[in-house]
Amino acid sequence: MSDGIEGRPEPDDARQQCFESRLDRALKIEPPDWMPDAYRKTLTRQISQHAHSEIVGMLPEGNWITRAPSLHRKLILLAKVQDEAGHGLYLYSAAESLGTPRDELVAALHAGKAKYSSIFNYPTLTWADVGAIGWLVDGAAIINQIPITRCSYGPYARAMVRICKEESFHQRQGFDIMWTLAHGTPPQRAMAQDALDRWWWPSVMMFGPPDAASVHNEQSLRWKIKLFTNDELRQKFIDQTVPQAERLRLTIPDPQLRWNEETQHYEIGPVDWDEFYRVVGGDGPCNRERLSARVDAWNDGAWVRDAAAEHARKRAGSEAA
Ligand code: BYC
Repeated sequence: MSDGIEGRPEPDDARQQCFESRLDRALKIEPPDWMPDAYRKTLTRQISQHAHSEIVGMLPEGNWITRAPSLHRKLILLAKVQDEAGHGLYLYSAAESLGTPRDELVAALHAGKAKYSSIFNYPTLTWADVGAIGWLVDGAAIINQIPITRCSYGPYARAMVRICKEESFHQRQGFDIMWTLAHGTPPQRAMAQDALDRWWWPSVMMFGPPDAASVHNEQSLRWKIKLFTNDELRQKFIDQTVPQAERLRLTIPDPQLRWNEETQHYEIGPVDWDEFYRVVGGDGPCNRERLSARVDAWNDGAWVRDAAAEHARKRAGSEAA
């Protein structure tokens, strides 16, 4: 409402100005601060999708816990998968700080309304896939997530600091598996190459649609939710990963891949964006399996949530008495 004094900002304008000035000065927006509804909505969407990705991301690798090739590898994989669960929990908490309860966020996932990363709709057919996920998928996740430690929303930025530290360990363990296989017997080498062949393009797609087709890039950059565009991060991933594949003496499955001396970047062949949209739209190789595994896990865990809620209720009652 205007107070009628010319030139004096209305309260909403003043709050908007304060919000924008915080962004300009690289100050964090915290949960009690005023924020535009659209900023809250975009953050809730991105953080909850990120949380869902961490939780769904446990499934492809969890598939190999009982079949890891040694006790040592099994311990490492168990720790990694548990880390992903922890990441999901930090991120659900960060999303809840924007006002939407966790049950609602999870219900949207289970109803197929909320997205999660396309990458987790591909199957893990061999042990080498565990290596490829750590090396490529966690490698891509780090490149995407390190800038988020500097994003404008405080709880998201802080959650990402610890997550990135853990992702670095994940990336190294994946590279270590690939290194061992690549230096192993001919069938082990072939297994590593096959995993790279299947995970390369889905990893390139993880960064989202090309900038020209990205719906949210521009606004999210303005709000400092994203600090780089999808294509910028994708290029960083390619430039970082191609030399690593060379170290492994594995071949990136892209005959058009080439180093551009002028730009000092690698160039890749065309990405199959039809495949990306198909997978994001629910029709990837494992979409149905992943969603039904999550719904079953949620239903199976109902007694734990009920018991915890009952305990909290009784405790609150005894404290009030
Ligand atoms: N999969 O306008 P755009 C991990 C959707 S790592 C599915 O560019 P935005 C992990 C997008 O949501 C993986 N959907 O969107 C690693 C939007 O649809 P809606 C998770 C995708 O948000 C190892 C539409 O396409 N990481 O968790 O500005 C082990 C248009 O896209 C994808 C994060 O979530 C995709 N790949 O940019 C375990 C990081 N890409 O919502 C776990 C945080 C795009 O309008 N998120 N879409 O219906 C981000 O950085 C950004 O959300 C994205 C997309 C770069 C992913």
